[in-house]
Amino acid sequence: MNRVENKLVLVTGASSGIGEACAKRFAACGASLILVARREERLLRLQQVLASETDVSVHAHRVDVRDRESVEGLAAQLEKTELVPDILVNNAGLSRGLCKFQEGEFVDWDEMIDTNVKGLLNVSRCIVPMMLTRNSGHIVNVGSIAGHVVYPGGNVYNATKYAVRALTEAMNIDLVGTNIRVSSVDPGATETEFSQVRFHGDKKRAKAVYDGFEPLTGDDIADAILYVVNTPAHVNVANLVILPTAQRNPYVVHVKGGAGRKR
Ligand code: NDP
Ligand code: 8X3
Repeated sequence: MNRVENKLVLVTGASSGIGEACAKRFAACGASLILVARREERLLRLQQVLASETDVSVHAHRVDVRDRESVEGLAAQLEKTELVPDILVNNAGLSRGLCKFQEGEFVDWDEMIDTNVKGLLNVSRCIVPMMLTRNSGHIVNVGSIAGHVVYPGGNVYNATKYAVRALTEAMNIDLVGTNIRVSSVDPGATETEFSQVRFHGDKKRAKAVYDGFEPLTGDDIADAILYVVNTPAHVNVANLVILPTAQRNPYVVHVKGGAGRKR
């Protein structure tokens, strides 16, 4: 059964990877979209592709989720035009660097905390009241296996994803008695632009992260998110952890040739 047809879905971080895959999956199911990211040209390209392949309406907004005023501006615009999202996918996020805590760069830490934690808070704080006025909605936070198990060099990224897990739980508790559901989908290694961003554009190092095993794809995660939001209204999947078969936790990965996973 398709319960997302004719729904309005807001996806943050829709210009790449998991967010872009979500946009394509939701559009194929007949859901309209509000796409958010900083790289507007990519959003516009995706909007064009979806317009040529589907009948759904697609709105693209260049918004930096770290910029509270910009997020508030988007929410005000949506409210004014009566575009209240039925589903919010809090996906925008990133990792910067992979080194010992004592060698970490403040600038990387700020970017991760501001995006993964404060960005998710900014968007949720603006959209949830709109959902509350209708007493319906579903929020899906994209967490990570990194929010369940800490790995060497993951320190601050791990902390941000532990925070996402705590916030999913907190939102669920605070929204008890309403029809608004909150879920988190927590992936393991997924080949997107994630590692390129983590390693500040070093494509060779990023590629090596996925050497010797089959990682997940953005489509795998989009399928999981679709499953979560397509459940009946009385069902709330609180947390869904999804890993490649070759990966059993962040650092237990079966790599062909046995060289070990290079992060
Ligand atoms: P990508 O780098 O491919 O995509 C990240 C997306 O987030 C981009 O669309 C980017 O858009 C957007 N984004 C980043 N910063 C901001 C910002 N300040 N404001 C708005 N949008 C922003 O990586 P993934 O698709 O893999 O990452 C998506 C989510 O999945 C993240 O939260 C990540 O932590 C999580 N995740 C990823 C895993 C993986 O192995 N890939 C595993 C577990 C979780 P733009 O740059 O245009 O703003
Ligand atoms: C991304 C997955 O294990 O590289 O959140 O941190 S991992």
